[in-house]
Amino acid sequence: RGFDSQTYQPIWESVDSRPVPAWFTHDKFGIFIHWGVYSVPAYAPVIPGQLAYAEWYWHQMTEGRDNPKAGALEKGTWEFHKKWYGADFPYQDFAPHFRAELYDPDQWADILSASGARYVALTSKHHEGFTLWPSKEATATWGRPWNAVEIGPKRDLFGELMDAGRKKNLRMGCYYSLYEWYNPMWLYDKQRYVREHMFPQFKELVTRYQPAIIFSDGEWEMPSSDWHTAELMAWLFNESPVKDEVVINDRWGKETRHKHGGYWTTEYTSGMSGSEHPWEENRGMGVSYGLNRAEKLSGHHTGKELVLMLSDIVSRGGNLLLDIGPAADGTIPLLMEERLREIGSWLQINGDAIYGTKMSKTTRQWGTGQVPSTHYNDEFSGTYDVAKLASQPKTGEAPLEALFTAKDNTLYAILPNWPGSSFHLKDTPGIKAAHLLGYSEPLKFKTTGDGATVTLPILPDNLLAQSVWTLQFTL
Ligand code: FUL
Repeated sequence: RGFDSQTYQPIWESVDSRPVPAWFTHDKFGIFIHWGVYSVPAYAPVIPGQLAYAEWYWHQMTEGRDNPKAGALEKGTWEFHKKWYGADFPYQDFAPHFRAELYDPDQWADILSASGARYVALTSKHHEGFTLWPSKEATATWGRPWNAVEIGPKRDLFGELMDAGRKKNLRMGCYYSLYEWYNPMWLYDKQRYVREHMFPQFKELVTRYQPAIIFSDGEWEMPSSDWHTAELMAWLFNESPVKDEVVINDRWGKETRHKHGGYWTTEYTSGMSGSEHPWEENRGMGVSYGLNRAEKLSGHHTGKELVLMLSDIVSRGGNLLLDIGPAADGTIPLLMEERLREIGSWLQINGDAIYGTKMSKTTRQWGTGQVPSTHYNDEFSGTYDVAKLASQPKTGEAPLEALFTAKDNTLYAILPNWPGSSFHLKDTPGIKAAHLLGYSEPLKFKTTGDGATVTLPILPDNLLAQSVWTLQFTL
């Protein structure tokens, strides 16, 4: 490889030929963090059955302002803003109230690592344009202090988490929005914005912090030829300090999702099924990424649901990037911390069924009855009723007995309900051994014509607190 700097040409055909680094499909589970000026109002109206992204506050209040045609989300945000901050209060004035006074990056890193996640993507900059690191371009193009070192926290929030996370052996990376709703340069000259703002800012972010993962976003405003992102990616893969390990997503222009870049992204869906290409579902525990103070406890997934969500996605070959929204004061909401720790304790015992596994040929086993059709849909096609996966079925409905993941000669059956004294594995004749993860004795089993029946022990103390269990079959 004597011509390293020419390895990738600035066209998708060439850039796409770079394989997604193997660590990504191995690690399976990452934490997404949305934190910015929007964490100050931290609000979106809660509307049943609807996503409500609180990190869109600025956009929503702007669209809802004196606009009878606006939707409920926009109207509700504007009404809230008017009532509590005043119609004359500009969004930018939230920045001095973003103080992060209780921010302890080492404590965050503890929590992140306790979740069992192996990688992290923190918002370096969302659509509001405010950067969590001292980007001089942010302040220059906005004509006002617009980064966390110059206003608000007066700290390099981004860099501090990168360091703290790396000390805990997490792969640290960023979310980066290509576009900024109201950046003056963006509004009057998009090509100039790309060349004079976005390019240098992106390169500085990469060079300075060396992210292991780049979750790009805000790409839908222009085709990738206008973003010049194939060119930017050729730089990333040929010349940047992260060229060997960096993982990128597929949001680089309005035509690129599920076509170009690195792994495919899905957002608030059940993800994909049968895709050989690496993919990742990203979502929060409720229906927002940024903290929404109006969300109710009941609007959050339970620990059991999140464990099953991760397992279900992994069984279909995907990764989960689970989002948390810290508060403006720098604290991680206790509910989110608790959920992360719950997933982490489960992974402590059951991690072999997740990390380093592959999509198994069969992803699910159902009991007798009618198999519900709403359990997963392909990308962009609507609901993902993970609560249903976790619950006992209604009469006449088939219960979900197991989700499968696989590794070499091992099959893992992840059980959403404790089957009682035995479990029957279908469609897998000739197994050699059976184990329950977290239980040292091998399990007794009888092979049957179509599979095997395993005798289960009384649940031991260390597994009683779990609500999802894993059987490991040696093939
Ligand atoms: C979306 C953004 O608009 C959301 O605010 C969020 O960042 C999500 C991950 O990507 O497209």
